Amino acid sequence: MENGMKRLLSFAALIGLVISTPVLAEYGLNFPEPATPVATEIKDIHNLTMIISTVLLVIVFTIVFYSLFTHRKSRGFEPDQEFHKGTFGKWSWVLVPVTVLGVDLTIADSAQSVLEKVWIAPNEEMIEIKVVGHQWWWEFVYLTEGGVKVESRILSKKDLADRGQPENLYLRAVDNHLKLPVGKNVKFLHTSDDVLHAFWVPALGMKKDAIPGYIQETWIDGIYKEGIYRGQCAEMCGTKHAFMPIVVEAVSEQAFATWIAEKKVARDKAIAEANSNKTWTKDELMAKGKTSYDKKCAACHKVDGSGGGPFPKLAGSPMATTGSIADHMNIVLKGKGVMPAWASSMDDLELAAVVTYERNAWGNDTGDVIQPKDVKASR
Ligand SMILES: [Cu+2]
Repeated sequence: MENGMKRLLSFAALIGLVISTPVLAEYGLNFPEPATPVATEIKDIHNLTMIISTVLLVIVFTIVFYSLFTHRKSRGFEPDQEFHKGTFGKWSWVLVPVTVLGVDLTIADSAQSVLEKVWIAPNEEMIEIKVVGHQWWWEFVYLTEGGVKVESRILSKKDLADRGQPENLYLRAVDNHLKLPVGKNVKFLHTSDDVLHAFWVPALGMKKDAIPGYIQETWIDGIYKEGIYRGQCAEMCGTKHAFMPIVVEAVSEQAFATWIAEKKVARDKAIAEANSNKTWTKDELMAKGKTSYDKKCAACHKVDGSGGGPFPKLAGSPMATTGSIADHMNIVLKGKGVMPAWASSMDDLELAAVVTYERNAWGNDTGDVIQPKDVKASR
C-alpha cells in the first residue's frame, strides 16, 4: 500500500514537472497556427477527427451510463433473454461495425488526399533546398539559387543576451535562419551527414527524416505571410539532439532576392580568400580560428577548451600540444568516436585556422602555424 502511494506521488510529481517545464510554455493546447495551405489542411483533418470522435464519445458514454443506471440490479431489472431474436438484436452486430467503418473511411479518405499532397511534389519548377542534418546543426543549400549555403546553429543563453533576445528563446533560436520567400512553392531534399535526424517545422506542415546516403523529398505550397516559424530535430541523434532547433524566416520575395545576392558576394569572397596562395600570419589565423572554433567546436569542447562529459579537453591536452600536427589534423578532418568529420564542412583556410587556434589558445602556446596548403596536403 505504502509502495503504491509512493508511486502515485512520484507519478504526480513527474506530471507536475512536465507541465511546469519552461519548454512547454511556448506550446498552446492546439496545433500551431498553420502557415501554409497544406498545414491548414492537416489541421482541418485534425479538427474533423476531433469533432467526430467527441460526438461518438458522447453518444457511446450516454448509452453506457443510461444502461448502467436504468438496468441496475437494485431496481430488480431482469435481463432480456430473447434480445438476439428481435430485429435489432439480429442486425445490430452488422449495423454497428458498418457505421464505425463508415466513420473511419470518412476520416481516412480526407486524410489520404492530404497525405498524397504532402508526399508528391508537383512536377514544376520551384525553389529547391538541400537540407542536411549534422551532429548537431543544420545545413541548407539553395540549389536553385546558385548553391548558396547556410549553416544554422543553436544560440546559447549568452548569445541570446548578446543579441538582446529573450532568454525563453533558448533551444528555439539559431544564428542563421532558413530564409524563404512568402507565397512560393519550395521543394526540400533531405539527407544527413552522419546519423538519423528529422527536419520538423510544425507550422509549415512538414516533417521528414534525414537519412545518411538517402535523399527524401518534401515540399511546401507557399507560406502565407512573413514571420518566424520554429521547429526542431525530431529524431534522436545523439547527446545534443535537443540542441539543433530550426528557424524558418519567411520574407518578401524582394527581400529574399536581395539576401541571396548578398550571400553570393560573401561566398565568392570567402572562396577567393581560401584559394589564394597567400601565407597567413599567426595573428590572422588565430582570429579566424577563434571565430570558427567558438561557433563550431565550442558546443562540445567549450569556449575555454575545457571539454566535459564524453568530449575531451583541448587546453593542455597532449593532442593539441606535444602531439604531431598531422595527428591533430587527422582527427579534425576525419573525426573520432562521437566527434564528426569536418573535412567536408570546412575549407582549407578554416581548418588551418582552427588547428592553429587549438594549438596556441588557452596556454597551449606551441607556436605552430598551419597554412591552408598544409591542410590540402593532408586531406
Ligand atoms: Cu538531429
